[in-house]
Amino acid sequence: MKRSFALVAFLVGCSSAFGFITNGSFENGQVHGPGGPNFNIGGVPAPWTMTSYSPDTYDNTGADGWDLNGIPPYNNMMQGVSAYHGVRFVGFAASPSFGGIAEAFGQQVTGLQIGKRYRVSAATITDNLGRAAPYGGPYTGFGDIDVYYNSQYIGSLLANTLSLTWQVRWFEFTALSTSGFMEYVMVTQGPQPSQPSYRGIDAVEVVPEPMTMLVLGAGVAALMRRRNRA
Ligand SMILES: [Ca+2]
Repeated sequence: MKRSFALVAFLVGCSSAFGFITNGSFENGQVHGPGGPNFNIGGVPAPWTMTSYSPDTYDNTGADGWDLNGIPPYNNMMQGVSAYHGVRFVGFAASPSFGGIAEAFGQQVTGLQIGKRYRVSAATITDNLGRAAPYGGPYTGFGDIDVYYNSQYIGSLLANTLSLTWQVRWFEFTALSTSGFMEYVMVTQGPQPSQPSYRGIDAVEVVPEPMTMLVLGAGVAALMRRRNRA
C-alpha cells in the first residue's frame, strides 16, 4: 500500500508543470532580477541562465517584437506571435555573423535516474522572414536546437517546417547521471554557407518517456486493484 502511494505521488509530480524543468514556460520571475523589467534584450528568468550571448524573453502583455525596447532594426521580429503557453516565451539566434554565434541558455536538472529514458520536448516557432539584418540576420533559416546534458550532446529539437507557427518537437535520451546542466543551443540551418536562424521556444519539458509512464501507471492500477480486493 505504501508502495502504491509512492508511485501515485511520483506520477502526479511528473504530470504537473514541466516535469524536471522549473519555469519551463518562462512565466515566473523578473527577467533581470528583482526590480528588473519582465522583457528586455538579453535576459531569461531564473532558474534559467544564459550560457552564450543573449537569448531574449518576449512578453505578450506589453511587447511586440523588440521595438518597445528601442532597437528599430528588430522591429516586428516575431510580430503578432503569442506565447504557446501563458504570456511569455524565449527567442534565440544562430548566425555566421560576428564570427559565428549560437545563442544558448539552460538550467540545472536534478532527480533523474541513471539508465532511465526521458523525453525532452518544447514548442518552438521560427521567424524566417529576413528581419534584423544588422543583428546577425537577415534571419531566413530553419535551424535545429541542440540539447546538451552535462556538456554531452543528447539530441536535437529538429527544425520547424512552417513560418511563425508553433510546432512541438521532442526526442528521448537515456540519463547517464542523476543531475546536470540541461543546455539548449540554437544552431544555424546548414550546410555551409549556413542560414541565420531565429527561433522561439516555450513549454520546455523533461519527463519520463511515455512508455515508462504507461508501465508505471499499469503497476499502480494493479496495486490498487490488489489493495481493493484485500
Ligand atoms: Ca510561456
